[in-house]
Amino acid sequence: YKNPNTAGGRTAMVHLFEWPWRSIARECEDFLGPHSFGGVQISPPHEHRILYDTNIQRPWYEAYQPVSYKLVSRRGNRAEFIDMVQRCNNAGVRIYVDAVVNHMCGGDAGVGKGYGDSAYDTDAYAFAEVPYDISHFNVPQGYEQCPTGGPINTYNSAQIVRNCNLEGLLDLDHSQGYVRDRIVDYFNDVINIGVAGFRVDASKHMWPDNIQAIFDMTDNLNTAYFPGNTRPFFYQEVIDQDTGEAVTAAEYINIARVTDFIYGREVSETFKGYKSLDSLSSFGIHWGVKISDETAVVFIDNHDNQRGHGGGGNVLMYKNQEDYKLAIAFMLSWPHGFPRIMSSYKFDQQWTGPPADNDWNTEEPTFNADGSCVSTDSYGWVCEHRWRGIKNMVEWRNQAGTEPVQNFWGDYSRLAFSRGNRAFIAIGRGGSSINERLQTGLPSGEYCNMAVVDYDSSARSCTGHSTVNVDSSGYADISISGNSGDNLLFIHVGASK
Ligand code: AAO
Repeated sequence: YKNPNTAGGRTAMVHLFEWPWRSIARECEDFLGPHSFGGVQISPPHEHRILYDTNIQRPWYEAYQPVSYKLVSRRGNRAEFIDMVQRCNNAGVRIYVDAVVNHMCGGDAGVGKGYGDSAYDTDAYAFAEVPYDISHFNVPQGYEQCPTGGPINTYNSAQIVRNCNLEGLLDLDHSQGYVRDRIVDYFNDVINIGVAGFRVDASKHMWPDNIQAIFDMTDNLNTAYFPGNTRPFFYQEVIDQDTGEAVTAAEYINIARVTDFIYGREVSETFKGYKSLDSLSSFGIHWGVKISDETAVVFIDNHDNQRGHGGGGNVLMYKNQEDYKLAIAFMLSWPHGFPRIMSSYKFDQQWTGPPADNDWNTEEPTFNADGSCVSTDSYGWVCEHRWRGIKNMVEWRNQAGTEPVQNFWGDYSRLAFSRGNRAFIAIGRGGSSINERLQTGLPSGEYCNMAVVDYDSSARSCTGHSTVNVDSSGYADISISGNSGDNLLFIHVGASK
């Protein structure tokens, strides 16, 4: 379950948070496929509760309150979902579903209908479309099952964390075959449509044995897009900041991949200047990061911690533009874990939903002539994945392949290294300049500095004037001014003149 099932050596994914399915389909064809992105984590596709009040309006987090497993949500209907999966796979880009199966909607929902008109009654624990009834939930089974009688009020007891309600969300009992079957039906439905894998939301709040049993009952991937007998990719959302809680990431690493929240915290703190950049030469499993290369999904920020949910708040994000770009570039350069790039929309309040018209129809992203997304200072899609320094580092990572880190050079605010003889990167933080003759590891040639220009493969030329000349012994003059965003330089063997 640890293989991301990407096509043709692609090595990174992007989370297109809250993007509608039709926009993702188009993005796969126009941008992600041509720029060699491996996959997209989509926001939850199942039917959810509709949340609205005049204060929070239509918050993004209604998506995390399932009402049924029908494929209808604010982001699109079943036909649009199928179309997206087909078009993305045809563009060489995989779809990973954000699966919310720990719980159904909040107990505060009462009686109502979800986005696809399915009825629920949370007082009766009734979800008509699935169907679930009161016998399928943990809390109604009494204090022996959930010792608090309702909420998760401590992270010091595994039983409370896993059998009580997270944020008031009605907690399913996954020890029951019936509950497992409904979840497996949902997983197999989207597997048969052609998805490549799943982010499993709130895995920390599910018992590892139950998760394993559910994964083991899933179908192999659709052979229209994948080789026979290919297992789905699973990555489990487990927040473990090494604070001594009862539930740890270590309990999940033998099942499938696990999200590593220490990675983003450590890289963010380093690029904020709390630690020296050259200390990153030993970055990885021995550095404080707990989850190994082949088991980790790594990221700098996610949709929770960039807005202070999920115990977040200290990580870099798009609002810290330059330091953030460098942190992402470092993540993509370093051979550890399967990286996820966050692609955000602008927000003022932590609950603010995606850009939308007056009827809450999500607006499609639109693009400037330079490929960036159209936005104002406070509103619109950010599209970090389209920033040149980020999009071209995705290709850099693919080109670096499995080559090791070599030729490491650095000091407090600067670093440079190569990945074998295939790719080279230099970073200067906080206005630091670099003017050094450094070993790049690369064959001699004139390479495009992909932090600043793009590569035109048909003309074998750079789209601007920034190039790096590597001599016959691998050395080159590396220069970064440190002024106005000139803080990154990277070259690879796929982009030379
Ligand atoms: C909303 C409302 C609620 C309402 C509910 C029902 O906000 O007031 O009761 O609806 O109507 C998202 C939103 C929630 C939202 C929910 C449903 O974030 O606000 O609730 O949708 O609409 C824990 C979980 C983790 C979870 C995270 C948010 O372990 O799985 O909380 N993330 C996922 C999704 C998230 C989603 C859900 C799960 C639910 O990514 O978007 O919620 O589907 C500690 C623990 C963590 C824990 C945090 C937060 O963290 O370790 O496990 O995350 O607390 O409570 C330091 C530590 C750090 C610690 C932190 C806080 O930083 O290092 O480890 O302190 O103590």
